[in-house]
Amino acid sequence: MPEALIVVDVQRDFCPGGALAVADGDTIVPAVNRLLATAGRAVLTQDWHPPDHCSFHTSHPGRVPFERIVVPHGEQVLWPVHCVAGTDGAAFHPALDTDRAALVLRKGCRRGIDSYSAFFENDRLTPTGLHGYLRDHAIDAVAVVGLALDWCVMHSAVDAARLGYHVRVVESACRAIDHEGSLAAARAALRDRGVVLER
Ligand code: VGL
Ligand code: ZN
Repeated sequence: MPEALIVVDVQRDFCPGGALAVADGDTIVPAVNRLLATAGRAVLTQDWHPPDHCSFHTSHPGRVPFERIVVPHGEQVLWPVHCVAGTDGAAFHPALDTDRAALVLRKGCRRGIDSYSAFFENDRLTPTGLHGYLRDHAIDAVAVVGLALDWCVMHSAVDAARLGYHVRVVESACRAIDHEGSLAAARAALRDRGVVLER
């Protein structure tokens, strides 16, 4: 069962001191690097937004971070400005062993729609191209790690399972935002989809 490692959004803005810091987000880097060292094929994703992205609270006057709004394809959480394309905050954590990756996939690049999942934009329909890439390399299993467990890792793993991959999430190489019960909900969604949760 050829497996790919998908490393989700291990970027400065999701680490302590960053714009959308995940508690202890930086502490996963050694564990991620160990997985990268033995992975057959590794893909890194990078959250990569234009400065006026629709997911930023600043793009909606009067709104505050973590408020939810309704958009044509569903609900959108409004985030602090983060991972603006080309900025230091959007860069990978400096200790991440990016040399090991075969592919760097940027997501959330279009102003009008967010992309939590590495496979689909948030309309759940528009592909990022990752499924095609993995299919071309005869990959049928994925291990998903990174930031944040309860957002982009969860959505990526759920979509991978939906697409028919065997999916495991290595929790020791993830950290969560854990806003209003989101971590417990994410674990339930992952188990529901048959994703294997590993320590
Ligand atoms: C993420 C919120 C907004 C993530 C990205 O990588 O989990 N979360 N953009
Ligand atoms: Zn984002």
